[in-house]
Amino acid sequence: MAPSLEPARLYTDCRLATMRPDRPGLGVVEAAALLTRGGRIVYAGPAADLPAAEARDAERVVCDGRWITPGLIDCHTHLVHAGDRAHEFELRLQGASYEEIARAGGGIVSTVRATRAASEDDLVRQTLPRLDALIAEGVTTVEVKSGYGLDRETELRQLRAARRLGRERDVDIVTTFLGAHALPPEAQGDKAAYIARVVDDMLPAVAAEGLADAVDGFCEGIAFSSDEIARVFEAARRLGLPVKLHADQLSNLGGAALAARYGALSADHLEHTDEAGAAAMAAAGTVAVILPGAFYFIRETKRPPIDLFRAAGVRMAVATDCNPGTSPMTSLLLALNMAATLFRMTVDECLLGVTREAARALGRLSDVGTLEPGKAADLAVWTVERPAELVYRLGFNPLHARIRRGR
Ligand code: DI6
Ligand code: FE
Repeated sequence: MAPSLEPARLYTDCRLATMRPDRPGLGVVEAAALLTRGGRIVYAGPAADLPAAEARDAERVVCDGRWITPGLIDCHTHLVHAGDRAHEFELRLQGASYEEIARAGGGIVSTVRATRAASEDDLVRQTLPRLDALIAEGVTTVEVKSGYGLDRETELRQLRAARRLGRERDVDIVTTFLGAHALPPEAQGDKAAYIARVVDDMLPAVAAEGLADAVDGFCEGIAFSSDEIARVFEAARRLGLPVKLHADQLSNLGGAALAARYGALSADHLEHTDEAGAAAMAAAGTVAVILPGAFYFIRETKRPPIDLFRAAGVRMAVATDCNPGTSPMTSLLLALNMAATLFRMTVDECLLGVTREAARALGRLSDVGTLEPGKAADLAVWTVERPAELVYRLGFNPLHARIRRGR
């Protein structure tokens, strides 16, 4: 056999949480070996069954019993934005609510002002430290939304900045157009006219530059109605772009069911989702993206109906929702602990939620999210005795190594 020019690596003395869907729980393999070549996984399974001939030329990496998981996936972030909202945080400490601040012209709109004033370089420079914090925890895929421009130029600039992150760092960036995030001040309350701009002006420009992998909206009393979101989803469908939705976060406007009706990849937040919404999501295969950071930060008390999702068979992902207003969080590991502690999600649900199910929520399950032959060699190697430690600790990072595309 001629030696392959593509670099191969063999990880030995390791334990795997493969996250394979055809195995129970985390798809654990003890006494495992994992072989990568040319940036893809060639073998992930019992060391005893390793096809020795395929591994002959591989560089060997002895893992001393460490655990390997797929590289983590943060499937819901608003990472690209300018400025911060620490002052509003102080106001909230004095008793103001998130909705009061939003209605008084603060909230999302204050980040819109800062983002409009920022150049693409500024946006990249301000975002890289947040991205680096995620990367330091073994994250290899990050979804990034627009939605702080609310005009064509700034929305495009945010998405270009997001794409650039993927060139400045060794990470996969998946972008989402969130023009229907909030009503900009210049719209003077005319939601219909603004939605028409999103549909007829912004979205076609975004699609023409190939800047969005999906389209999102905020279906909420302080944002857009389900009819308004439906218009955005119709436009996305015409352009062949998948959709997802900020649904039922502060109230139940039927967002989960709306998302399901459009075959959404995911519906996100879902604190107020009811049984009918959960059933619709299950039937559509729409993933529930659970965002405990926002719940925690705005001191929400209504928990997402995890039991309903379990009973209906809805898949659950977990993400940071990193944003300056409701979840200024750049730790996916902390999100895991919050999902378990606040929502009683199990360790397996949490860890599947930042790997396999997060990949599914991004429409990337055929490429990432599990340790299976043919998938990208995006790996995280952890110095832990058992996978539960990744969920159990607060503010401790046991990452030993992060491998992206085999390197
Ligand atoms: N829901 C949220 O939690 C964030 N956006 C959204 O649609 C909040 C964004 C912000 O306050 O800046
Ligand atoms: Fe969000």
